[in-house]
Amino acid sequence: KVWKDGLRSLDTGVPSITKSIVNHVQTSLARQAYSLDDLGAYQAAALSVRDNLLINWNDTQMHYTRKAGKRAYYLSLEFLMGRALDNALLNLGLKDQYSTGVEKLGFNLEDLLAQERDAGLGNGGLGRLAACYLDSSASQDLPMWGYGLRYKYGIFQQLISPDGQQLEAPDPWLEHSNPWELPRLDVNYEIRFYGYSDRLHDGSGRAVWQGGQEVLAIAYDVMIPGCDTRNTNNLRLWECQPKRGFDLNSFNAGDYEHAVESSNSAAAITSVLYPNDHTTFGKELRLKQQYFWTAASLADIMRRFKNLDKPISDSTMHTHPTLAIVELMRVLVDEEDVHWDAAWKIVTETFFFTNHTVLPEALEKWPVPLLEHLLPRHMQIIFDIDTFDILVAVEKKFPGDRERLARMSLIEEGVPQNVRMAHLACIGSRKVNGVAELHSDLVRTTILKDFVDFYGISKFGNVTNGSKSFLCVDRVSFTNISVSSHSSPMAGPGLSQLITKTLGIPKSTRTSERNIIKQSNKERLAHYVQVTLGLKVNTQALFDVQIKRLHEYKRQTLNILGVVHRYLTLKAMTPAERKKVIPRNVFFAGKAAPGYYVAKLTIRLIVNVARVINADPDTKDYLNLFFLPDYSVTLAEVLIPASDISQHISTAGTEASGTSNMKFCLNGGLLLGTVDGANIEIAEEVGSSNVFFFGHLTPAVEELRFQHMYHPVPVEEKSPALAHVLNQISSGLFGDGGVYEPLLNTIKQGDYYLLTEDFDSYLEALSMVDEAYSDRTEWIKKSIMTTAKASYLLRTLHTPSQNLTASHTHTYTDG
Ligand code: DL6
Repeated sequence: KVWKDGLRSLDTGVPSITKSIVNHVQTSLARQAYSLDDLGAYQAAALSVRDNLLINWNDTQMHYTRKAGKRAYYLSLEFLMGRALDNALLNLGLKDQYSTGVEKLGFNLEDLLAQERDAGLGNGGLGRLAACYLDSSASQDLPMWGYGLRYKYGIFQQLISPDGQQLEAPDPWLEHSNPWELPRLDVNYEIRFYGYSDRLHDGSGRAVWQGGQEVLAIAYDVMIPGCDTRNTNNLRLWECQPKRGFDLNSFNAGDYEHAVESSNSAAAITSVLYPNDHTTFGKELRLKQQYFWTAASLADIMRRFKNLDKPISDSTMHTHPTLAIVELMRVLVDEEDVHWDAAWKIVTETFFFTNHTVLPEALEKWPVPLLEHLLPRHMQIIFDIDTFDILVAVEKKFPGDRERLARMSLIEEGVPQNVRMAHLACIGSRKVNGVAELHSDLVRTTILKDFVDFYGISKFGNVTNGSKSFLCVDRVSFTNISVSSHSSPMAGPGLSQLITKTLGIPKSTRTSERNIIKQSNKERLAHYVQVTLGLKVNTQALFDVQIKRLHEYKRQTLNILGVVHRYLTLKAMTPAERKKVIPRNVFFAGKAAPGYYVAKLTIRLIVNVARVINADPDTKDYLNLFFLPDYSVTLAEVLIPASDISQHISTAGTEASGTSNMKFCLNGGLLLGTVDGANIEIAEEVGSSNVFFFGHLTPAVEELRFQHMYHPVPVEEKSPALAHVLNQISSGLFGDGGVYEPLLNTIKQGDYYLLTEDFDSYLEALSMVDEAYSDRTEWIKKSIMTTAKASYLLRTLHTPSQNLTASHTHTYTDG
């Protein structure tokens, strides 16, 4: 931390802050202070905060350049950053000053914060994790940069039609300009597509790649401030622009459309984030995005390396940037004249591969003809790696084992042939890890088993998301309610402040303060629901939350069928019986991929069930259901702190880790979940008596699927309760039952995600939650233990900084 001595800093007194804001209003925005609206005031405040960040950012970068030490780069196609202003203010410790400053100018800070558009450059957990790693490494004084794409349109805006259908609208998040980004027009690289590649046949393995289309990658930098440190890292996002504005010849010949074609096709590359999580291959534009981004990032890293003249960097990544392995080979062999074997050694010591899923539909494969057409030189390199760096070595180790060769090859036979990107990522990386113990085990024993046999187990580790070895604490974890907030109906301190002061206060005070905080967080969510859906929420009820991408494996369907079961049970009760029931509010939020029909039907079912049960006079005091549209990081900041129980109920073995599970725990929300992903390690940490587990375990899943496929048993026999629920839906209790048949058929036929198998034990777990919640003192104890034990992990944040050294030491991957 020596470098921080002697750092310059701006005067952060309130008068200087107001002066700086007014200055930005007049100069940067060219507006008059007296006619300023909230949006303008937000922009000016953001620019003023940015001035502080810039000083830290410049000094940080200069320090790392001088020190010329090793750096880490996090390559991700997704960075789900959310809003920046509040985060920057908290990390700089300037929130109070800015709150007072803007108040003096006649504004309210909470209202200004609400003006900011989320940077929604990601789909879900994977993108949010990338954002957390950036925040976390900045806070731990680690020299890590992120590299991603500057999508013009982020994750789509979700609208829900009156009959429950998801509609999508674009997310033009840059519409009002983005005060947080710094265009670096001078940092640009030429990136080639298509063309032809001629091997030199001189024994060097080199080739010359030319022709085709060239585009420009332009850098935009986003500053990433650490918390309680001046260390400020960088997220570099690439925008694609045409190399030449437009084709003058076509223009002069009167063909305007053709003249602008190249400009349009270049702009398309960074125009939109693909909204499918877990699948997107076969699409040429997506492959273009992947190459454009990896090539630009590597060119940038190489340039920095050459300037530093010192050992360089490690990159860590999912399969999306696997082309970086091939691109680094190309640059070293073709452009830097490095011998193939030496180049391969450098490459395989540079990359670290984090696998984020074992779902077969998500394991990237690219058709050989597409790769050959778009990146001819890269396809040659892939064939060469396959032959010389895999097949020959495998044959040597396992002579004559043809099947093994076929399984391990980079090329999957078929029409067309495909390139298996996970294999390439594995063999081209120094280490491979999954994101929770169970998931890493599955990586080792299923998708990469042959590679474990080949390399030995030591290459394959585990780095559980958000815990122990490299902490990723999400600011979502601790959302404060500002005392001066207009938009919040309640005022009170946040949980983080309570924890900070907790050690000094008596136990009874702690408990009651915790209750006040949880209650005020519930009130805030209730206010949000009132404003967005126009519905009243009983804040004395238990708050049950499931928020994540809509996907069959995450089983929102199981949850909504459980809600219907509860409703039917309530309906069958006498009023006196109902009075004994714990009132429950069930909240859902999440987006479905636009083309994912079954997931969209689940949303439709939730919305229509909500309409019926919220209006039923018999039950509405005991059960209410809400689907909150357009889930985002900002909405998560409202939902997570308000939950009593949250659901993480994927079929065992399908959710690699999950990340919201840990955030709920830090906020004193208990988990209801399957024995899957990080749920398992969380339970080890917070105590299994504080987690409500249910369902079959991973080893049983395959066999059960087999039975459902080949020896199906009717739902009535497996679970009469579920059969009753399905019948009620089909018979039109929640509107035209026929609409839901395709969704219900996924359960009745094949039941790949095993809802029939887990439904009864799910109901039992829900009853246990009710029972536990009825003893409020015990529940609060559980809640406090959960926060305390989960927060134990926070200590990692304040361990001495683990600077990366010039040697290949990786404290963070090896724990
Ligand atoms: O590792 C972050 C996150 C995990 O928490 C989720 O369990 C996992 O589903 C998600 N994986 C992906 C894979 N995407 N693709 N392609 O999003 O990663």
